[in-house]
Amino acid sequence: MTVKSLEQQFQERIDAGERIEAKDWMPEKYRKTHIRQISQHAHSEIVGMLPEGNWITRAPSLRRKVGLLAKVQDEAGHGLYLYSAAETLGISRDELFDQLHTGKAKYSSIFNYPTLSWADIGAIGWLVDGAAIINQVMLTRTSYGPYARAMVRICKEESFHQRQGYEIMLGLSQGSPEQKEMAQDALNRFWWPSLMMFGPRDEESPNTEQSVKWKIKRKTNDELRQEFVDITVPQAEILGLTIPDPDLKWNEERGHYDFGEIDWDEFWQVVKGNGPCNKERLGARVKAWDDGAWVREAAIAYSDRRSRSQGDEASRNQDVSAAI
Ligand code: BYC
Repeated sequence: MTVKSLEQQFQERIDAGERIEAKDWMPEKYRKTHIRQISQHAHSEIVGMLPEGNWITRAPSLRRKVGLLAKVQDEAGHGLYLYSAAETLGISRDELFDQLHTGKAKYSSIFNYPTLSWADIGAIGWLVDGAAIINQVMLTRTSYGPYARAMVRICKEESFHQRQGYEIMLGLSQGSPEQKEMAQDALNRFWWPSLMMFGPRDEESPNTEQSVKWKIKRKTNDELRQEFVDITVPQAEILGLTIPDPDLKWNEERGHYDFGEIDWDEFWQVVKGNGPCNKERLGARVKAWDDGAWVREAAIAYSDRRSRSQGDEASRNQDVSAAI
């Protein structure tokens, strides 16, 4: 069978809506695209813990602290499911971490912005998790089985995350004038970076066309971004906050909101490592990895000892059965 006919059969399976599993034949580019996207996603979850983790000790009440702790812990879990899904494609976890720590692998641009006030935690839950859900609900139907299945549970947890953020924003926007101002300031700073999370415009996106063909993506970056704007504008109205975009207006004809131009120079600067917190975020991850070396070594030594003693026990049992 020629490689070309394997590729044709693969595309037919995709077109018929079949899921691709780890042991199935797949084009090398499909495998590589998934490793890139799933690992970028996993790294985003892990790096995404940093800006929020920064506020755990300063949450304004025990209830808020418990909620934020649970959310950050969920994100660690999401990272782990996603690293496991990436490993099914034949890459090791060590390689994935190495790619992150050496700056070879990307993670979401949004986590390179600072969290300056408690309201930022509300804005992240509301906007960043809100944007993530729109992207990830689509990914529950992505063509690669292990990724799609990981997304189902992640989406359920993201929905709790989005609500805890919106609830924080609701409390602040109904609070004192200073609290409302804090909420508005957080919205002003997180609105545009949240729109950037969906990636470059479709015509500037080198991966979209092939990814849509392979049903890795079911919708394009611009389609998802529009969905996010349409869902979020009425939520801002309920909060009584103003979206920082003078060009935002309902377009009756299109049945969607029109919105202003994203600062794409800023987006690419952040993606290339020159955002406000890129160095700090990567530095914190590398330090955590180095500081945790002794824990990994101890865990490996423990696991080796256990498998040796289980091996000894198995051979003792064998001797006993042979003697009987
Ligand atoms: N930031 O051809 P394109 C979360 C890169 S975490 C950085 O459109 P693609 C959460 C892109 O990788 C949310 N880089 O790419 C966690 C590509 O790079 P290459 C994370 C970006 O892959 C904690 C290049 O630009 N979600 O929910 O077809 C707390 C060209 O782009 C970004 C995911 O990762 C960006 N924003 O589409 C709270 C979802 N955008 O080719 C919340 C999974 C693009 O040079 N990922 N790039 O290596 C995806 O759905 C897709 O990868 C994207 C991009 C839509 C992001």
